[in-house]
Amino acid sequence: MSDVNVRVELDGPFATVTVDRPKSLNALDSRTLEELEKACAHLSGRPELRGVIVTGAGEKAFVAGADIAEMNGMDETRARHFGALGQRVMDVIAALPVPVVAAVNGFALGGGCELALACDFIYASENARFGLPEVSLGILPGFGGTQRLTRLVGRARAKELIFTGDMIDAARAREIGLVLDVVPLPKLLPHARAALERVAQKGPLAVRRAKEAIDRGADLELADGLHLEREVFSDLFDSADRREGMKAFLEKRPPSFTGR
Ligand code: CO8
Repeated sequence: MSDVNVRVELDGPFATVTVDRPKSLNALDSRTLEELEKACAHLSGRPELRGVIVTGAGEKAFVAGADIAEMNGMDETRARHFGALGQRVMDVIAALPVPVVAAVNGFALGGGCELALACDFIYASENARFGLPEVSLGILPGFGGTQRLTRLVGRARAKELIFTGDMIDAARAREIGLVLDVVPLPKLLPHARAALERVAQKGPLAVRRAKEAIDRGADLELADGLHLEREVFSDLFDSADRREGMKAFLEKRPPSFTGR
C-alpha cells in the first residue's frame, strides 16, 4: 500500500495529480489536503509546465468528499481550520498559472465536487456522479462549493443541488454546464490530455494571462473587467511570444513560443 495520498506524475510539460486513498474512496482528510497543497506548490515552481490533470485513483471515485470520519471528531475550532485548509487548497489549485483539467472518473461528492470546481474545466467519465450532499450531514459545502458552483451554473441550479443534496449523473452534469464533455472511462485521461496538448501549442504567456483575465474579471463589474483586459492585452504586446506569434503567421510557419 502506498504511503502517500497524492501522486504527481510528470510527463514532459504536463502533470497528473492523482488523489489516491482508495479505502475511503479518495476522501480528503487533512493529510491529503496538505499533500495536495504541497503538490501545487511544487508544480507552480516549474516554468516549463503547460497543464495539469487532476483525477482520482481507481474506477469508482474521483473524490467522495471531505473525510467524514475525521470531521466527525471535530469541534468548531478544528472545523474552522479544516474548512480554511480546504478552501486554501482549492484556491491554490484554481490559481495554478496553467490550465487545470478535472478528469472526474467516478463519485465527485462534496469536497470532491468542490475540487473539480476549482479546476478550469471538468471532463467526466460516463460513470461519474456529482453532488453536494453536505446538508444530509447537517453541514454545507465548505471548500468553495456555495461560491464556485453558483458562479458556474447559476444561483437556482446551485441552490437546487445544494438544498436537495441530489446526486446527478455525468449526462445531467453536462446539461447544466457543470461538465464540458462526457466520455467512456478509458478515454477520460487521453481526452483531458488532448485538450491540454491543444492549449500547449499556443503562446504560454497568452494562455496564462487569459486565465488571469477571465478569473479575476469574473468577480468584477464589466467596466472594471474590460479595463483589466486592456491592461493584460497591452502587457502581452510587449512579449517575445507576441512578436514570435505574429512574425510566424506572416512568414507562414508554426510559431516557436518561449513563454516570455
Ligand atoms: N469520508 C470518509 N470515508 C468515506 C467517504 C467520505 N466522504 N466516502 C466513502 N467513504 C468510505 C466509506 O465509509 C467506506 O469505508 P469502509 O469500507 O471502511 O466502510 C468506503 O469509503 C467505501 O464506501 P461505501 O461502502 O459507502 O461505498 P458505496 O459504493 O456503498 O457508496 C458513496 C459510495 C455513495 C460515495 C458513499 O460512500 C457515500 O455516500 N459517501 C459519502 C459522500 C458524502 O457525503 N460526501 C460529502 C462529505 S462532506 C464534505 O465533503 C464537506 C466538504 C466541506 C467541509 C468543510 C468543513 C468545515
